[in-house]
Amino acid sequence: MLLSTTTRVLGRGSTLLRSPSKSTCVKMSSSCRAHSRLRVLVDMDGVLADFEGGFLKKYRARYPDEPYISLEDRRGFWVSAQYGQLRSDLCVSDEKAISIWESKDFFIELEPLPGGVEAVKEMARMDNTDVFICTSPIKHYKHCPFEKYAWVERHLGHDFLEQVILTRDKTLITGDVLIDDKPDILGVEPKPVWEHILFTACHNKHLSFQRRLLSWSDDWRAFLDSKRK
Ligand code: UMP
Ligand code: MG
Repeated sequence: MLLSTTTRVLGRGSTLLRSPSKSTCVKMSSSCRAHSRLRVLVDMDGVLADFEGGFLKKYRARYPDEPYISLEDRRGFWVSAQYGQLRSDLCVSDEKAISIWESKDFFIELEPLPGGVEAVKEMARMDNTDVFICTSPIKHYKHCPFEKYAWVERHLGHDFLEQVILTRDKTLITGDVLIDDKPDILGVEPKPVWEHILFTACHNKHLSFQRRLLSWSDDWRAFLDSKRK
Protein backbone atom coordinates (compact mmCIF):
# COMPACT_ATOMS: atom_id res chain seq x y z
CA MET A 1 0.00 0.00 0.00
CA LEU A 2 2.72 2.38 1.05
CA LEU A 3 4.92 1.37 -1.84
CA SER A 4 2.18 1.92 -4.36
CA THR A 5 1.97 5.51 -3.27
CA THR A 6 5.69 6.15 -3.26
CA THR A 7 6.64 9.12 -5.36
CA ARG A 8 10.20 9.84 -6.45
CA VAL A 9 10.32 13.59 -6.35
CA LEU A 10 13.54 14.43 -4.59
CA GLY A 11 15.95 13.38 -7.30
CA ARG A 12 18.53 10.65 -7.31
CA GLY A 13 18.95 8.80 -4.06
CA SER A 14 15.99 10.33 -2.27
CA THR A 15 12.40 9.30 -2.12
CA LEU A 16 9.37 10.95 -0.66
CA LEU A 17 6.92 8.49 0.86
CA ARG A 18 3.35 9.70 1.03
CA SER A 19 0.90 7.85 3.22
CA PRO A 20 -2.67 8.21 1.96
CA SER A 21 -4.01 8.19 5.52
CA LYS A 22 -1.61 10.83 6.79
CA SER A 23 -0.38 14.06 5.37
CA THR A 24 3.22 13.42 6.51
CA CYS A 25 6.12 12.85 4.19
CA VAL A 26 9.33 11.08 5.12
CA LYS A 27 12.59 11.62 3.31
CA MET A 28 14.50 8.35 2.94
CA SER A 29 18.02 7.69 1.74
CA SER A 30 18.50 5.38 -1.22
CA SER A 31 19.77 2.60 1.03
CA CYS A 32 16.37 2.17 2.63
CA ARG A 33 14.17 3.32 -0.22
CA ALA A 34 12.08 0.23 -0.58
CA HIS A 35 13.96 -2.08 1.73
CA SER A 36 15.79 -1.79 5.01
CA ARG A 37 18.68 -3.98 3.90
CA LEU A 38 21.76 -2.94 2.01
CA ARG A 39 21.85 -4.54 -1.41
CA VAL A 40 25.32 -4.98 -2.89
CA LEU A 41 25.85 -5.96 -6.51
CA VAL A 42 29.27 -7.42 -7.20
CA ASP A 43 30.59 -7.84 -10.74
CA MET A 44 32.44 -11.02 -11.67
CA ASP A 45 34.95 -10.54 -14.53
CA GLY A 46 37.71 -8.21 -13.36
CA VAL A 47 36.35 -8.09 -9.80
CA LEU A 48 36.04 -11.69 -8.58
CA ALA A 49 37.47 -13.62 -11.54
CA ASP A 50 40.75 -12.73 -13.26
CA PHE A 51 39.46 -12.21 -16.80
CA GLU A 52 42.50 -10.18 -17.97
CA GLY A 53 45.11 -12.57 -16.58
CA GLY A 54 43.22 -15.62 -17.85
CA PHE A 55 42.86 -14.08 -21.29
CA LEU A 56 46.53 -13.16 -21.65
CA LYS A 57 47.72 -16.58 -20.52
CA LYS A 58 45.51 -18.44 -23.00
CA TYR A 59 46.08 -15.97 -25.85
CA ARG A 60 49.86 -16.31 -25.59
CA ALA A 61 49.64 -20.10 -25.35
CA ARG A 62 47.42 -20.34 -28.43
CA TYR A 63 49.12 -17.62 -30.51
CA PRO A 64 52.77 -17.61 -29.40
CA ASP A 65 53.92 -15.79 -32.55
CA GLU A 66 51.34 -13.01 -32.45
CA PRO A 67 51.86 -9.63 -30.78
CA TYR A 68 50.19 -9.17 -27.41
CA ILE A 69 49.46 -6.42 -24.90
CA SER A 70 50.97 -6.78 -21.45
CA LEU A 71 48.68 -6.11 -18.49
CA GLU A 72 50.79 -3.04 -17.76
CA ASP A 73 49.93 -1.64 -21.21
CA ARG A 74 46.23 -2.45 -21.17
CA ARG A 75 43.99 0.59 -21.72
CA GLY A 76 40.25 0.70 -22.17
CA PHE A 77 37.66 -1.82 -21.05
CA TRP A 78 37.41 -3.71 -24.34
CA VAL A 79 40.30 -6.13 -24.82
CA SER A 80 39.08 -6.78 -28.36
CA ALA A 81 39.27 -3.08 -29.24
CA GLN A 82 42.87 -2.71 -28.08
CA TYR A 83 43.92 -5.92 -29.84
CA GLY A 84 42.07 -4.69 -32.94
CA GLN A 85 44.22 -1.55 -32.87
CA LEU A 86 47.35 -3.63 -32.45
CA ARG A 87 46.44 -5.57 -35.55
CA SER A 88 45.01 -2.68 -37.60
CA ASP A 89 47.64 -3.36 -40.26
CA LEU A 90 45.65 -6.48 -41.06
CA CYS A 91 42.35 -4.56 -41.19
CA VAL A 92 40.44 -7.11 -39.17
CA SER A 93 38.58 -6.86 -35.91
CA ASP A 94 40.46 -9.03 -33.50
CA GLU A 95 38.89 -12.43 -33.89
CA LYS A 96 41.88 -14.12 -32.32
CA ALA A 97 41.31 -12.32 -29.04
CA ILE A 98 37.57 -13.02 -29.13
CA SER A 99 38.16 -16.70 -29.88
CA ILE A 100 39.87 -17.03 -26.50
CA TRP A 101 36.87 -16.10 -24.34
CA GLU A 102 34.45 -17.85 -26.67
CA SER A 103 36.28 -21.14 -26.08
CA LYS A 104 35.10 -23.91 -23.80
CA ASP A 105 36.58 -23.74 -20.27
CA PHE A 106 37.69 -20.11 -20.54
CA PHE A 107 35.29 -18.74 -17.90
CA ILE A 108 35.30 -21.71 -15.54
CA GLU A 109 39.10 -21.76 -15.44
CA LEU A 110 39.50 -18.09 -14.47
CA GLU A 111 41.46 -17.72 -11.25
CA PRO A 112 39.77 -15.89 -8.38
CA LEU A 113 41.22 -12.42 -7.80
CA PRO A 114 42.92 -12.14 -4.40
CA GLY A 115 40.50 -11.71 -1.51
CA GLY A 116 37.35 -11.45 -3.65
CA VAL A 117 35.69 -14.72 -2.74
CA GLU A 118 36.44 -14.18 0.94
CA ALA A 119 35.06 -10.63 0.81
CA VAL A 120 31.83 -11.73 -0.82
CA LYS A 121 31.36 -14.52 1.70
CA GLU A 122 31.96 -12.06 4.53
CA MET A 123 29.50 -9.56 3.02
CA ALA A 124 26.87 -12.26 2.74
CA ARG A 125 27.24 -12.98 6.47
CA MET A 126 26.82 -9.32 7.45
CA ASP A 127 23.61 -8.24 9.13
CA ASN A 128 21.03 -6.60 6.90
CA THR A 129 23.05 -7.16 3.77
CA ASP A 130 22.14 -8.91 0.54
CA VAL A 131 24.86 -9.68 -1.98
CA PHE A 132 24.27 -10.50 -5.62
CA ILE A 133 26.76 -11.41 -8.31
CA CYS A 134 25.85 -9.17 -11.25
CA THR A 135 27.63 -10.20 -14.41
CA SER A 136 27.27 -9.78 -18.18
CA PRO A 137 27.56 -12.92 -20.30
CA ILE A 138 28.94 -12.76 -23.83
CA LYS A 139 26.43 -13.29 -26.64
CA HIS A 140 28.25 -16.41 -27.78
CA TYR A 141 26.26 -18.37 -25.19
CA LYS A 142 27.49 -21.90 -25.75
CA HIS A 143 29.82 -21.98 -22.74
CA CYS A 144 29.84 -18.65 -20.91
CA PRO A 145 26.52 -18.61 -18.98
CA PHE A 146 26.93 -22.25 -17.90
CA GLU A 147 30.52 -21.66 -16.81
CA LYS A 148 29.67 -18.49 -14.89
CA TYR A 149 27.21 -20.49 -12.78
CA ALA A 150 29.75 -23.29 -12.43
CA TRP A 151 32.41 -20.79 -11.27
CA VAL A 152 30.11 -19.39 -8.60
CA GLU A 153 29.24 -22.90 -7.43
CA ARG A 154 32.90 -23.92 -7.34
CA HIS A 155 34.17 -20.87 -5.46
CA LEU A 156 31.19 -19.63 -3.45
CA GLY A 157 29.13 -22.76 -3.04
CA HIS A 158 25.89 -24.17 -4.37
CA ASP A 159 23.65 -21.93 -2.25
CA PHE A 160 25.20 -18.85 -3.82
CA LEU A 161 23.68 -19.75 -7.21
CA GLU A 162 20.54 -18.10 -5.82
CA GLN A 163 22.41 -14.79 -5.88
CA VAL A 164 23.48 -14.81 -9.53
CA ILE A 165 22.15 -12.15 -11.89
CA LEU A 166 23.14 -12.53 -15.54
CA THR A 167 22.31 -9.41 -17.49
CA ARG A 168 23.77 -7.41 -20.34
CA ASP A 169 22.14 -4.28 -18.91
CA LYS A 170 23.10 -3.61 -15.29
CA THR A 171 21.25 -0.27 -15.28
CA LEU A 172 18.01 -2.24 -14.97
CA ILE A 173 19.06 -3.88 -11.70
CA THR A 174 18.21 -2.21 -8.40
CA GLY A 175 20.76 -2.11 -5.63
CA ASP A 176 22.52 0.37 -3.36
CA VAL A 177 26.04 -0.34 -4.58
CA LEU A 178 27.57 -1.83 -7.71
CA ILE A 179 31.22 -2.86 -7.43
CA ASP A 180 32.42 -3.08 -11.03
CA ASP A 181 35.64 -2.58 -13.02
CA LYS A 182 33.89 -1.09 -16.08
CA PRO A 183 34.07 2.70 -15.90
CA ASP A 184 30.99 3.43 -18.02
CA ILE A 185 28.03 1.24 -17.18
CA LEU A 186 25.32 2.24 -19.58
CA GLY A 187 21.97 0.85 -20.57
CA VAL A 188 18.35 1.75 -21.15
CA GLU A 189 17.91 3.21 -17.63
CA PRO A 190 19.50 6.68 -17.65
CA LYS A 191 19.51 6.93 -13.84
CA PRO A 192 20.44 3.59 -12.28
CA VAL A 193 19.67 3.52 -8.56
CA TRP A 194 23.00 2.02 -7.48
CA GLU A 195 26.16 3.93 -6.73
CA HIS A 196 28.99 2.61 -8.85
CA ILE A 197 32.27 2.03 -7.08
CA LEU A 198 35.02 1.33 -9.60
CA PHE A 199 37.07 -1.76 -8.87
CA THR A 200 40.64 -1.16 -9.98
CA ALA A 201 41.83 -3.26 -12.90
CA CYS A 202 44.79 -3.03 -15.28
CA HIS A 203 42.66 -1.28 -17.91
CA ASN A 204 41.17 1.41 -15.64
CA LYS A 205 43.91 2.28 -13.16
CA HIS A 206 44.89 5.47 -15.05
CA LEU A 207 41.40 6.97 -15.01
CA SER A 208 40.19 9.40 -12.41
CA PHE A 209 36.98 8.19 -10.85
CA GLN A 210 34.88 9.46 -7.99
CA ARG A 211 34.95 6.30 -5.89
CA ARG A 212 37.16 3.30 -6.32
CA LEU A 213 38.34 0.19 -4.54
CA LEU A 214 42.01 -0.41 -5.18
CA SER A 215 41.65 -4.13 -4.49
CA TRP A 216 39.83 -6.41 -2.04
CA SER A 217 42.45 -5.34 0.53
CA ASP A 218 41.00 -1.84 0.34
CA ASP A 219 38.41 -0.80 2.91
CA TRP A 220 35.22 -2.06 1.29
CA ARG A 221 33.67 -2.52 4.75
CA ALA A 222 33.93 1.22 5.47
CA PHE A 223 32.40 1.98 2.10
CA LEU A 224 29.43 -0.29 2.79
CA ASP A 225 29.04 1.24 6.25
CA SER A 226 28.90 4.70 4.68
CA LYS A 227 26.03 3.51 2.50
CA ARG A 228 24.05 2.26 5.49
CA LYS A 229 23.86 5.76 7.01
N1 UMP B 1 34.14 -8.91 -22.90
C1 UMP B 1 33.99 -8.78 -24.24
N2 UMP B 1 34.96 -8.13 -24.94
C2 UMP B 1 36.06 -7.62 -24.36
C3 UMP B 1 36.20 -7.74 -22.97
C4 UMP B 1 35.21 -8.38 -22.25
O1 UMP B 1 32.99 -9.24 -24.80
O2 UMP B 1 36.89 -7.05 -25.04
C5 UMP B 1 33.09 -9.57 -22.16
C6 UMP B 1 33.55 -10.66 -21.25
C7 UMP B 1 32.57 -10.62 -20.13
C8 UMP B 1 31.99 -9.24 -20.20
O3 UMP B 1 31.55 -11.57 -20.37
O4 UMP B 1 32.45 -8.62 -21.36
C9 UMP B 1 32.39 -8.39 -19.03
O5 UMP B 1 31.38 -8.45 -18.16
P1 UMP B 1 31.28 -7.57 -16.84
O6 UMP B 1 32.52 -7.84 -16.04
O7 UMP B 1 31.17 -6.13 -17.27
O8 UMP B 1 30.02 -8.09 -16.20
MG1 MG C 1 33.81 -6.65 -14.99
